Amino acid sequence: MALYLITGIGGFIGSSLARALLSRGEQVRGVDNFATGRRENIAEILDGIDFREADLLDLNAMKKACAGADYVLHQAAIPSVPKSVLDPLGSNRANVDGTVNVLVAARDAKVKRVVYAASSSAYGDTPTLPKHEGMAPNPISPYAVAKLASEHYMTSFYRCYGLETVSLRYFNIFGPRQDPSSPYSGVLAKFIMQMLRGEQPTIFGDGEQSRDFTYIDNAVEANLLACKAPAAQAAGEMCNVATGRRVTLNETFRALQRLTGYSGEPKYGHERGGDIKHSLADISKAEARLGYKPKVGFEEGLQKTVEWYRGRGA
Ligand code: UD2
Repeated sequence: MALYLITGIGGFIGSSLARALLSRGEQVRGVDNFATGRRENIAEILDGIDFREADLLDLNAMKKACAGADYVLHQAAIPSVPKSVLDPLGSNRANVDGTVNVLVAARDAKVKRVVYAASSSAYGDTPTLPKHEGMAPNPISPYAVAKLASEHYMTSFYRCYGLETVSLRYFNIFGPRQDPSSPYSGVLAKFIMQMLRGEQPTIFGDGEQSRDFTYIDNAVEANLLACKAPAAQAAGEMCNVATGRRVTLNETFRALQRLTGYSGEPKYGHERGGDIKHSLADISKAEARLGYKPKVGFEEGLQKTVEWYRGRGA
């Protein structure tokens, strides 16, 4: 049994990781400041975890949180492209300064490995598809820059201090517990909630932008594999975590119409600043280095997600 520290445990991905680890009999410690995480995401598991309400920017709290931990799954962030465009300083503080604090604390506590929630936004709007890790990054939004900077910090801590790190470039993770209620929420959580309520969703742009939407179970699996993959293959590396398939927002809207029963049409609005047009991953590096294979495809994931929100009374 190992002790895992999850930063951002109140978030959608952090709380999903906590559940998966608990079901495998692992020990879980978590920190969150509830800037974007939610208490209800961990309410049911609170008794089974060592939870500490703390901010990433509090180095002392991060040192205490890392003490005795075997692995750190660093998920805490302010995860939004448009929010970072409005508030680049806030994005940088949480997503870069916060990460460096976690790394310093993890290094000093001699944890075995840090796995980091990096982002596909690092690739930016380069025309080449699919995106592979050998490509030069080309971030557009402050969020993308911050996520990429933190990835470099991960590798730097491996090179300079021997702290093993793995960065997972998440491609639009979705699933149950993703917060649908903020204007900065991920598009699938937002659309599912709106369509179940009979509200008209707005597509920013012409809807022909595409994403490699990835169901949460695949991201959870990638984290668990990243902790255990041999250091010679994984330490200091970054890998795409995705499905290797892309769908447009228009196609996604049609699929959601079928699943939610929403019969209206979407509204089309202005394109969103900082957005990229197409995103699709090459997942061969994660396959080779981590033994990763996506287990749940887009349609199945979408169905499970709609069912979850429906079960919550949307
Ligand atoms: C980026 C990253 C993703 C993750 C995420 C964290 C890319 C390709 N992906 O997601 O991996 O790090 O940031 O926030 O950079 N949209 C609408 N209507 C809405 C909301 C969104 O049309 O009400 C559009 C939006 O303009 C975009 C697409 O849906 O074209 C996806 O937006 P999103 O905010 O769900 O995720 P994205 O791609 O910015």
